[in-house]
Order: sequence, then C-alpha cells, then structure tokens
Amino acid sequence: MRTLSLFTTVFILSAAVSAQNLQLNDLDYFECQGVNVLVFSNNFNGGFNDEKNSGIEIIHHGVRTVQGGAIRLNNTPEQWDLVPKTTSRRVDKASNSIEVGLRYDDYNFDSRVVVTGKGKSVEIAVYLDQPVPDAIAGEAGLNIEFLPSQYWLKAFQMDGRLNRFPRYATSATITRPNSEKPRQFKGFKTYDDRGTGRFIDPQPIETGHQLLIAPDAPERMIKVSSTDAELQLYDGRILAQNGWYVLRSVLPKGKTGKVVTWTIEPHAVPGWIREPNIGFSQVGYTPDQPKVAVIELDKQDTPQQSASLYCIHDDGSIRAAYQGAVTTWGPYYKYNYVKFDFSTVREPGVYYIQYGNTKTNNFLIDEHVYDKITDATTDVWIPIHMNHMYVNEGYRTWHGEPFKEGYLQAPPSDHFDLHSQGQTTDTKYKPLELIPGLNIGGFFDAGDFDIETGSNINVVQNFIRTWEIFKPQRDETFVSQKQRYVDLHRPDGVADMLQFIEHGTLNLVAQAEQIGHMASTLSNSVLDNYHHLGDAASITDGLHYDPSLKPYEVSADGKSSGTPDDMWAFTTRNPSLDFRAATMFAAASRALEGYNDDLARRALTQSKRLMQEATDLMSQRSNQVNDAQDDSNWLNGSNDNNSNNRRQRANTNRRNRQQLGSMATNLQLYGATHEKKYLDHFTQQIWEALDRNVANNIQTALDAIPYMDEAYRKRLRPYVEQYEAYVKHFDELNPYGVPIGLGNWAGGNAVLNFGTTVCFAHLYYPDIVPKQEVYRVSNWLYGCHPYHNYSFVAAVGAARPKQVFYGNNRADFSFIPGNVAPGLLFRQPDHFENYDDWPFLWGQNEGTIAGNTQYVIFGSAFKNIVNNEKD
Ligand SMILES: [Ca+2]
Ligand SMILES: [Ca+2]
Ligand SMILES: [Ca+2]
Repeated sequence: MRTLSLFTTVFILSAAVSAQNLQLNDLDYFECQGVNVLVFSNNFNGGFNDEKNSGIEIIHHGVRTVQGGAIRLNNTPEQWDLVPKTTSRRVDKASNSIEVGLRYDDYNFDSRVVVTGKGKSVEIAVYLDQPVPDAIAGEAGLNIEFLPSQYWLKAFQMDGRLNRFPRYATSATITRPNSEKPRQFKGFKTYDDRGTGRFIDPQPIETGHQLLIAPDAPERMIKVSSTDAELQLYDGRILAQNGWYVLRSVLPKGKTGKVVTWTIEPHAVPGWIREPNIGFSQVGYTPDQPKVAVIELDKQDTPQQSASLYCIHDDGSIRAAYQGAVTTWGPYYKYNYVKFDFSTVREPGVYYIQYGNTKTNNFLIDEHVYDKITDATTDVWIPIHMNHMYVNEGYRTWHGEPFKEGYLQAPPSDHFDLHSQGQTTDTKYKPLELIPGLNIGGFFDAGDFDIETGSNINVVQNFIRTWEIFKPQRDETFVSQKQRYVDLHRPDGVADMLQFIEHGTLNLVAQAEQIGHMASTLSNSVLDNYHHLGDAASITDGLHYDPSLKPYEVSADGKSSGTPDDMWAFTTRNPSLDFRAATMFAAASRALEGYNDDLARRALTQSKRLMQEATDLMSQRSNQVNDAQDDSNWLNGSNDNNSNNRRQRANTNRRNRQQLGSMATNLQLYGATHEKKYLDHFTQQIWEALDRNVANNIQTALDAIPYMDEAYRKRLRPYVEQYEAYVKHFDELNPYGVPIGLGNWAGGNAVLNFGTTVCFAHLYYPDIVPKQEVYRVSNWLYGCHPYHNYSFVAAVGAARPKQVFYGNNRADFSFIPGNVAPGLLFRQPDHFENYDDWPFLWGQNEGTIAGNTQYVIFGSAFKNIVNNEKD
C-alpha cells in the first residue's frame, strides 16, 4: 500500500508539471491544461484548397483561434492561393518535437518546419536544404493566422508599441505587376484587376520582433517573438472577407539551414476548466416526449451529482420544478459526457436548466413547440434561392434578376468548383456560343450561385415527395414567372410547394430541350466572380460577352460588352445524370398536371426521350468498356479461366443491373408512370439489397409501402427490427445517439437522412420503432450536440438559434432564415467545432439547396408524427 501511495504522489506531481508545459500527448499534439498546439494533424488537402483548417493550429481554451501555420507564398493567402503539400511528418516524443516536410511542386521548393515544445512555449523553426527559388524569393515566408472574430477590438503590442486589432479591415495596400504574383490554384485568378495589370498587396499593420497579443483577454493572450526574423502582422480581410489576421516572416534569400525561428507562448489560464455545454432542444419539448439534456464536460471537471429544472412563472417568479440525478455516459473524443433526464416534467411552461453554476437560456414545454419548424425554410430560404427572379421581402430586395445575358457553351476547360468540361462540347454549340433559353427557373446551389444539375434534380424530387406525401397547401409566397418576380409573405392563391416544383422543372426542362441532354452545371466562367458576395444580379453585367470589344467596353447599342463575365453551361454528356433527370421529369409531369399543363407535357416528352437515349448510351458505353477489357485481356495474353469467368459473371451482373436501373429509380419510375414493369424490377432487387445493408436500403424499402400489399409489409418486418437495433446502437457509439460524421464537411445531411428514415420507419412500424426514436435528430438539430447548444436551423429555436451561417450574405455576419448548417466539423484528432461568430467555414456553416429541401421532408414527417399521434 505504501509503495502504491508513493507512486501516486509522484504521478500527481509529474502530472502537475506537465499540466503547465506543452508536452506531446498520445494523440501527437502538444498539450497543457487550456492549450493544444496541433502540427499538421490536418493537412492542406481539402476539396477547395485553403479551407482555413490546416497546418499548425492552436486550440486555445477550447476554441481553435489559430491555424494556417505553414510556409506560404503570400502576405495574406486567399482560398485559391497555392498551399504546400505535406511530404513527411515525424513525431519525436524524446525531443518533444514534430517535423513536417512541405513542398510546392509548382516551384520545386521544399522546406522543413520543426515545432518543439519548450516549457510553456513552442519553438517553430524553418530549415532549408536549398535556398528559396528565385521566382518566389521574397514571397515565401513562415505564416500563421489568427481568427479575427476572437481578436478584433482586443489590444496588442509590437515591441512595446500599443495597438488594437481592427474590427474592419482598413490597413494600407499597394499594387504590384501581375507578373510578380505567385501562381494561384490551377492558374485561375481570384481578382479582377480592371485592366491595370496589377494585383493588390496588403501592407503590414505592424512589424517588429516581439508581439504580445490580447493581454486584455487572458484566454486569448499569446506572445510571439523572433530574434532572427522580422515579424509582420497583416489583415487578411483586405483581399477577402474570409481572411484572417496573418503573422508572417519572409524567408531570407540565398540562405540554407535554420532560416527563421519563432517562439510562441499561448497563455494558459491556471487551473482552467471549460464551462459545461448543456445540450438541449432550443425549440423546446412537447409535454409527453422524452427530455434528456446531454452535458459536455472538460475531462478535468468533476461531474455534479444532480441537476435542476426551474420554471419561470406568469408573475416572473422562478421556482424549482424538478431535481434529478446526473448519469454518466463517459468519454467521447476530448470531452466527458453526462446526462440529465427530466422527462417526468410535463407541465407546459417556460423553463431553464441549472447544472452547477451553469444556467441555460429558457425554453418552452408545450404541445405546439414544433409547429413552425419548417416555415422559415419554405417561406424565406427557398424562395430567396430562386434563380433568374427578382426576390423582394417587405422593404428589402434580396437580389435582382440574375444572369440576364444567359449562358455560354463552356469550352473544354478545367474549373474551380469540382467539375470540368471535357474535350468536346457534346452539343451543337461552338465554344462560347450562347445557348438560348437557359436563364429560367432553377435554384442557387448553396452559398454560391451556380445551378448544380444533380442537386437541382434532387431538389425537385424532394419538393415532389413533400407535395405528394404531406400535401402542404401553405401559400406565403407570390411567384410570377411572367414578371420574373418573387415577393415573400404575399399569398397568391397557389400552393408554394407547387410553384417550387415548377421553378425547378423550368430550368431542367430548358436544359434538356436546348442542350439535348442535361448539363453537369451552369456555373461561373471566371473565379473572380465565383466568390461573389452581394446581390446575385450584379455577378455579371447582364450584357452579352463580345470578344471583339475590349474588356469593360460596352457596344454602341448597349447590349454587349467585352467583359468575359457570362456564365457557362458545362455540357459533357453523362447518361446516368440524364437517366436521373428522366425519372424526375416523369414525377414532375404528374405533379404539375392541372396546374401547368404545358410544362407537364414538356417534362413528359423529355422524360421519355432521355430515358430511351440514356439507356441506349449506357448499354453502348458498357459494351465498349467490356470490349476494351476483353481486348486488353487478349493483349496481355491472359488465359486465366477463373478470372475470365469471374469477369464474365461480373459483366453479366453489371448489364442486368443497368437494364434494371437502380432500385430507387425503379420505384420513382413506378410512382411516376404506374407501369408495372418498374415495380417488378424493384421487387427483384430490394431483398438482396436489404440483406446486403439494411441501414442504407431501408428508406427505399419503406418508400415502396404505399404501392405494396400486406405480404410485402410482413416480409419487411424483420429488416425493420434490424434497423431499430441499428438506430439504438448509436446510443453506444456517442452520447447523442445519432450518426456523427468525421469528414471534411460536417455530417448534417447524414443526420437528416437518418432522421427522415427513422420517421418513416416509425410511421409504418410503430410497434417496432417507437415514437420516442423520432426525437433523436430534432434534439441534435435544435441544440443537443457538442461544442455549443445553439440550434443549427437559422431563426428556428427559442432563445438561441445559431447567429451566423455561410449563406451568400455571410460577409454581413448574418444568416438567411431557415438555413440548416452542416453542423459539427471534426478536426483531427479529437476536436468538434461549429463557429458561431465566424461564418466562413463552409464545412460547418453552409446550407445547400439539396440539404435544406431534405430538411423540409424531415420536418414535415416529424411534425406529422408529433402532432397526429397523441400518447
Ligand atoms: Ca456550387
Ligand atoms: Ca404561392
Ligand atoms: Ca456579361
């Protein structure tokens, strides 16, 4: 016993010392209580270049306030400036250091960055084996970036000179010849130089050798010093509203070895313990539903034994309503989780939760709390995203009519938003020729303004599904296709959902008619208007592009200009996209019948034509692939009978699958046409699919129920039982009981899909999937989740919906009501994050048209269950 207690004492002592010093932990980052320093736990490898999520990062008292530590080629790097490739990463526990190799292929430039924990500081040192290449000498530097919203209005000192971080960027700039600017992503340019041939180069706010940041805010205070290099502090927001404050030292020319050394000391507040995050539904609770708060605790925190619910009475007085035990869930990534169940409180009223010294904002318990959860999305967010329309709300214009000049045929080209135009146009149009008739209908993709055809097909399908299942007659929006005018909150006698179906179909039918097949996307031709923030009608000049005019010159008749800003249609033919469109057109044609018969007829015509052509093309292409494979086998002299047999079997299976189409498509086709062959194809496929993976295929199986007999329902029962077990297993995986994504885009859509499926499983099999399961996703969306407890749905939620989103008004630190955030972005190795003071990380805060229309389905199904089934 004595030996053990001695051991314990020593252990505690060493823990106390290491709690103050930045020491590499088991997850390979530097840690002391209150401070985490990550060194390339997250690389610059996202789909969109610099996502402000990579390099050397500091999580300072729970908030990731510093990132982007790396060798960079600009004073204030933008999203599309080049980022380094990580060529190596070596963690050395013995020397308490991490070394990364960084490389710019474009300039054949390698460097090494070594970060070493030294007491309360880290040293960042840059080593070069070869001098900086001439082309970027004087441009390459060691950079690190500070989150503006956490530092603005706070004080700083450079070499003792007092200053304050600016709330808005107003620091000095110069311009330099474009030839001096390091190449940007794929050679695109983020800026329109207005014919000057010069780019803007921000000048430093301050320079020196000793920087003290935020002495007035201990949780944010950081010291940075360098004896061998000049520190330069910049405001990255000069060039781009999503820029950060940048600290930088230019690498010296012609030198090798250790060329720059910084010492960074993030202040650790002694004994700091993160405030508990009490997750609960900000929208509130119905009296009979389960009510469980999930409380996220610092791992150093000691859980309370109990928590309380207080009721705010009609006279303003506050009384304890309930006290209950706090139960342990356990650790999940970096925090510890406990739960507080107050389901027994059923009395309608205004309540708040008190846990230790932490008090939540108030919320309602009432029969009607969920009644309005989809209204902001359908009345505001969706109509604002109607393209090719003027959208008005009261005194405010959201945007004028965009893209009046229409869309040009994209020439063979690469692009910046994850798509491209192939070697040929696959159309009758010449590159840069106007394709008539495309500037009608359709919905903006997300925080950007392109029409992603695949998404828009999903969107129309989501609207049709909502329309056919829930029959919403809600009419709050005036839509005039003739005037190209939308007025919010002005009923016009037509159900809005029908008008949304019409609006989506108008663009997609125009694509099929004008192009002959579906475009992959209608998008920006130049990067400098892709990142547009402001009125969508001002993205282009509304005048046809005429290359015979000089840039910025307008023709005498005022109808064309020499500015190459027109949008492009990317038209590489994709038969499976055509097939999806054909399926959707069939359904749209039925939904629109009796409302817009002409459009219904056009949609049906295109459905039949595209269906036939896509089927032919797919089988042609599959035969070509098979023939090519056979040829290559022959050329390789392959005579392996087994592998040939296997290949033949696989080819036959593939042909069969293509003839049948996908299961979901067959079901949609049956729904749209009521032709029995599609239902037969569906039933041939569904059981094997369910045997393969219940969770992925149960939604499609449930969607078929309205068309099927009792035997089908019965045969499906054991799969629904399996699905219920799958739903429950999330209670073991994480404290919130929903699927939590760990990708580079937070998992909001997966959560919505999960929630929708649970709702439908409950609707058809209430004895297997009980009503209480449907609250898993509503709880998560409306505030019961990690990091903070704000509702992820803009403007929906009692006292505290999220305040900023990555909408097209993000530069105003605002939101578009009804938007659904992707939610909790996971940063390796153990950090979940959703900024609510910085909208610019799309992976956490951008709502998409497909995701938000999926929310309408979830919300409608959920409301129906809550309101129609009384316990
Ligand atoms: Ca887009
Ligand atoms: Ca209407
Ligand atoms: Ca134009």
